[in-house]
Amino acid sequence: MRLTDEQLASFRRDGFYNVGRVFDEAELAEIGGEYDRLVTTDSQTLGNDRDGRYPYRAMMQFRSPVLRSYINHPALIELGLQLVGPDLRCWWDQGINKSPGAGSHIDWHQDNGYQSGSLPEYLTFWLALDDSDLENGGLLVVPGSQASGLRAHELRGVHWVISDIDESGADEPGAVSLEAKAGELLIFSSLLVHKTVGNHSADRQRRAWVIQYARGDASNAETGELYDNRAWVARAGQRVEEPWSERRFDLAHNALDEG
Ligand SMILES: O=C(O)CCC(=O)C(=O)O
Repeated sequence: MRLTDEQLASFRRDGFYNVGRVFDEAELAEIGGEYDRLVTTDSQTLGNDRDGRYPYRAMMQFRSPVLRSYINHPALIELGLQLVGPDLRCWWDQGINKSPGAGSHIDWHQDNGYQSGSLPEYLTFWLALDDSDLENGGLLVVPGSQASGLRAHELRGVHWVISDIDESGADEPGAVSLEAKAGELLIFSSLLVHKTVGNHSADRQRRAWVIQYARGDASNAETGELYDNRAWVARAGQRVEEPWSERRFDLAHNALDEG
């Protein structure tokens, strides 16, 4: 699918857009099944003991051939080609299940804040596998914040967070709730300022599969590293049938992942 001119203008202005459903019921059931197998408390948890922990799993594309087959799904690639450019690598993916009662939040950040050096702006897909809102750990975003570029981040625990936002819970001026229904796909700029709140519901899990795409020539302006360990999913405007990379991705030495 491609965004219309109006949708594109909205995305460029706000830094996010809810594109609705791009997967059918059978695909969502297949993704959900693999997700539930992989994103468990036996994998890794995020959050803290006081507020409640929840399951997390990084780079599921390397843990499940089924999920890997979705990272070059035609619907995602068409959007990636439209929004990022003709050469695309899958930069990162992760499963985050804010389970009921897990009150820990993920503080204000921009996804680019997780990289040392400077990686060009990239594209985040946030696939809601359950309805998501502010009761069950959903997203708060600051519309238009991507236009001001990358803010300074600092590492708190395993998360990179915007340094000059205090953690008192006060929300950024202009922040709005970005809700999604199960099966809907949100897209946002890697420079969009956002956070997710804790899940304060009694029985509503909030599963999301986050998949990110960067330009094929993305390199780190500070370190010079070429990200050729990220899988090609499109080249010269064409979807790649079998994602591949020049260099192996090392699961054991990557942020947020304990191997
Ligand atoms: O889904 C979440 O709870 C956090 C998502 C997020 O902030 C991110 O992927 O950058």
